[in-house]
Amino acid sequence: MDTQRQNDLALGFRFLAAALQDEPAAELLQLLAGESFFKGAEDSGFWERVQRLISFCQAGDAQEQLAQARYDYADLFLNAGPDPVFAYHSLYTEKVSTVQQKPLFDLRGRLRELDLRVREDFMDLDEHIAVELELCAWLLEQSREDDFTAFFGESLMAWAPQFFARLQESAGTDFYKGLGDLGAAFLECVQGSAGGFCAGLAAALRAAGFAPGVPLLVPGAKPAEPDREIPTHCYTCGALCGMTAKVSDGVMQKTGGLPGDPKGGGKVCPKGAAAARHVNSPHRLKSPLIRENGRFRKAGWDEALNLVAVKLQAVPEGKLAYFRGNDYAKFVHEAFFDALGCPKGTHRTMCDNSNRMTNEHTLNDKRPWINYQESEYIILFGLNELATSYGQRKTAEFKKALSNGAELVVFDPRKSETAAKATEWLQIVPGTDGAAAMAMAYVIISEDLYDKEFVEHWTTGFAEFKARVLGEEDGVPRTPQWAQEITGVPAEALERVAREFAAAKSKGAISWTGLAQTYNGHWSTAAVQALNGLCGTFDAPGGPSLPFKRKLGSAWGEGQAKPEKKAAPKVNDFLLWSGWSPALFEDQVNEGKLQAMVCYWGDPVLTWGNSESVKRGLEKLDFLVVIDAFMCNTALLADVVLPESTWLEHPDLKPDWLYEAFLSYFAEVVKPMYDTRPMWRICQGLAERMGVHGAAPWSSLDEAHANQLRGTPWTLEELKEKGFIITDEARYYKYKEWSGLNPPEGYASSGKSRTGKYNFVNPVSAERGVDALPDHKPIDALYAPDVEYPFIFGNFRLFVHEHCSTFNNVQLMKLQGTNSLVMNDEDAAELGLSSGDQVRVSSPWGQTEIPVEPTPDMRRGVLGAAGGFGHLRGLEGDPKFPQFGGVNAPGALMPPNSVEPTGGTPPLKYIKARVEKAG
Ligand SMILES: Nc1nc2c(c(=O)[nH]1)N[C@H]1C(S)=C(S)[C@@H](COP(=O)(O)OP(=O)(O)OC[C@H]3O[C@@H](n4cnc5c(=O)[nH]c(N)nc54)[C@H](O)[C@@H]3O)O[C@H]1N2
Ligand SMILES: Nc1nc2c(c(=O)[nH]1)N[C@H]1C(S)=C(S)[C@@H](COP(=O)(O)OP(=O)(O)OC[C@H]3O[C@@H](n4cnc5c(=O)[nH]c(N)nc54)[C@H](O)[C@@H]3O)O[C@H]1N2
Ligand code: SF4
Ligand SMILES: [Mo]
Repeated sequence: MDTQRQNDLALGFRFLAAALQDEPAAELLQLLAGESFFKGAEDSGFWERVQRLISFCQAGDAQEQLAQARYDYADLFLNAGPDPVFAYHSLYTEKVSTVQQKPLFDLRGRLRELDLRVREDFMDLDEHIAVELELCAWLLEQSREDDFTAFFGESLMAWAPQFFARLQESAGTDFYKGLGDLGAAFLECVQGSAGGFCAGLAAALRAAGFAPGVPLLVPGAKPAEPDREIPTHCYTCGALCGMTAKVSDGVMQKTGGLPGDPKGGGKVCPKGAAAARHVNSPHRLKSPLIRENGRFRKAGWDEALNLVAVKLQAVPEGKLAYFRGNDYAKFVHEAFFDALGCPKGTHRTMCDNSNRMTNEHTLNDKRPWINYQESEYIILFGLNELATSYGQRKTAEFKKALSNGAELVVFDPRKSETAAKATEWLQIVPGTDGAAAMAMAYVIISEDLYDKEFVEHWTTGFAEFKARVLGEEDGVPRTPQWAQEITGVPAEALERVAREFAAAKSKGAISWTGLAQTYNGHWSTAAVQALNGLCGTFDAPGGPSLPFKRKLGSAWGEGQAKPEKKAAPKVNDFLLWSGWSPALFEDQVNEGKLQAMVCYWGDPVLTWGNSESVKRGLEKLDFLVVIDAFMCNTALLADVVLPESTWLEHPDLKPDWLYEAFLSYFAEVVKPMYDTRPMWRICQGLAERMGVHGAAPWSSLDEAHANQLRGTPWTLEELKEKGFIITDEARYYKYKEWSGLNPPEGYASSGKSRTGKYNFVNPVSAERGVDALPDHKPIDALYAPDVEYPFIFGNFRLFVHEHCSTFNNVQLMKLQGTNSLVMNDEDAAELGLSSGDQVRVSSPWGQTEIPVEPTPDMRRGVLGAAGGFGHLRGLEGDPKFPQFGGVNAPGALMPPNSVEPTGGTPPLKYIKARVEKAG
């Protein structure tokens, strides 16, 4: 290659690298709009290939054109838009949609050989197109022609043509379409021997005075970091199983179980096993975004945090809501938003507050998980243990109990994964579990089968409960015959199961959201728990094990004063709980109770009920900040979007429990990627700007965690090394040691029994004038099925997904990438529907279209759909992945602003509906 061509090519590569490494710069547009560049292009005859680019830069107002190019940059490269273009090598040559695969390691190897490294302050991945383009320039400038030819041919040409073609296709402006044209033409020219285009481009660039700016590649190799296996925990779902993460040269590779950990039992589920694809998803948020003229543009952290701080300070006290979908390192953000006096909301209200208002008052905890190890008889009411299990060890023990011959009775309108393995699947009418459980209590009490010793010494309110069950209060004995009419479950089955349960040596009954997410779930949950109360199963082998966790010290050390908490208004007052239920959001905004919100790691549009209603509420806010790892549906409505590092990029320490009490450590497995920050640093940045002193006074979270462990026998070093520390061994009948159901001083659980015993009569209800006994409560006619809407719809969960959090994980999307409407096959036949037909499901409150899946595995009159789908961005929204994408059915069908009365939980599993063929 002659020197002239070498120089021309190098300049072309430098130009493309400069144009693509970050947002478009004003100088670049100026240069392209200038007379010299224009003339250069015309004179050398390559005008045609740069026409779109130059015309864009010359059109209209320069400021406006720059703004448009920047919005397009955010859409294309920062995942703000629906059709992103990925600037990373791995995405084009590897078979999986994941960044940082083999091409990254190849590139790093090559850079090391050349004694080069990528500049430390480059906030993007090493395998970025700009880096490879620049390396080509460097090799040419060093006259390493053979190296250049090899790298260009083997590496860059393997993907850059596809990259530029994508730009031409996906860009929203002629700026990026034009860069696509230019890039494609340039590569063609480099590849061929005809030098016309490259020479022309170089001449035009020289004429226009192009200067390449600070290089991305700097001298000095960066040695590879050693391979590591890091003990940590999984935060994909709330189960928090132990996990081992494998990291090579700072890149997350693989995850597996953590041997011996109490929660996972050394195993992770498919979601945990896919965690590397979470971190390395190409659809992640990478930089702060600010909304401007209805579009997003990239912002630096300073600009974004300054804006957020000013806007939050302008919100009248008590009207700024803080929602967090998750608990990760919650002591930091809780303290900060408490200091601002914010009404705080969490996923718990959306999830199972109705259930908690029973178990946390009648017992010591929201969910005393059954210790399946020795179970001989298990009854599950609307809990799909095999798909939604809180902990893989629990699942393994459950499976072991079944293979040892344990009886399993499942009440569920749907043949769930667990119902499919049951000795008996009882297809109950939704919203009627209370009647089934009361009828079983009737059999146990009237046939004198209950545990007299336990009832006498360890319970209160038995006489009242007995009177209710036998019908002494209202003349309606809760007999199996009575229940059969309501539940659709044969009286014979209820009787038999009740007797078998009472007779079994080790046993337990439990429920979850199948009950909690209906209008009467509070009382039905209480009825299920009463079966345990009657049979004295708490803390007995095979029964619900009473939780206890260690309490940790304050994260604020000596000389660090935690900011004071300002009282926040109670937004709602339900029968048994006061606080903020976001399920009533639109009303709250309309009533002026809330004016602005910070939403962290949650997606209200997908999870707060009726999506249109939630959106109306969000749009009426004065200011909305979303902090998330992905562009969720709620972020699309935000004024500012702050990109958080994923849970594998910042640490946490949690006291936990599953039979044993233990501490678990969540490691910083890899450094925060891109220009993301962990939440504690975001809070720190805001606190500094808003004068909230001491909100996050640490130099790292290690400091905070070490503070939390002060005065305990355990050190952070030991915890980091092992991943977990068992603080208290599992024991049966702990309540006998404790002389009551509540754990002793130094331990925590989520609830507390005021009497220290199991309460058949809920003491908090009794105090508040709410029916305090378990029962079946008929559902209000407004919500019950009728002639027009004869079906009951309920959402359910998939084993391979978590809420709406895993839909950018390609490994999990490949396992289940879409959803359908599950309905009984005879019901479908009556409506003339066959498998795969597109149907319209409607409720009085909305409608949606979805393919139907008729099956004998669903009770007649009941509809269901797997939840979590419906994202507008990411793999579901991206046209490059047409195979992925589903429907958020409850979001379309839910009554807006509707909750059950005790704890404000939205009835996601009880929506009346109608089905018909679409079109
Ligand atoms: N339609 C419908 N609504 C529901 C339910 C349902 O099944 N269907 N279930 C209800 C229940 S039980 C619950 S508990 C709630 C849960 O509701 P949420 O708490 O809102 O849901 P999550 O899926 O936990 O959080 C979703 C957000 O977390 C983000 N995210 C994922 N990983 C990370 C990460 O590593 N870091 C950060 N910062 N963000 C991340 C995702 O991008 C997503 O926007 O929803 C309730 N609402
Ligand atoms: N894989 C996975 N695991 C998870 C989650 C996840 O998203 N994915 N989310 C976690 C969270 S936050 C939660 S709250 C739990 C929820 O855990 P579960 O409550 O087990 O989850 P669901 O699948 O929503 O509901 C369980 C069953 O209730 C049935 N059902 C619906 N209506 C009724 C009814 O009226 N009566 C009865 N008896 N059954 C009914 C449904 O058909 C479904 O099979 O799962 C946790 N674990
Ligand atoms: S059940 Fe699966 S997703 Fe949940 S914590 Fe355990 S490994 Fe992670
Ligand atoms: Mo939940």
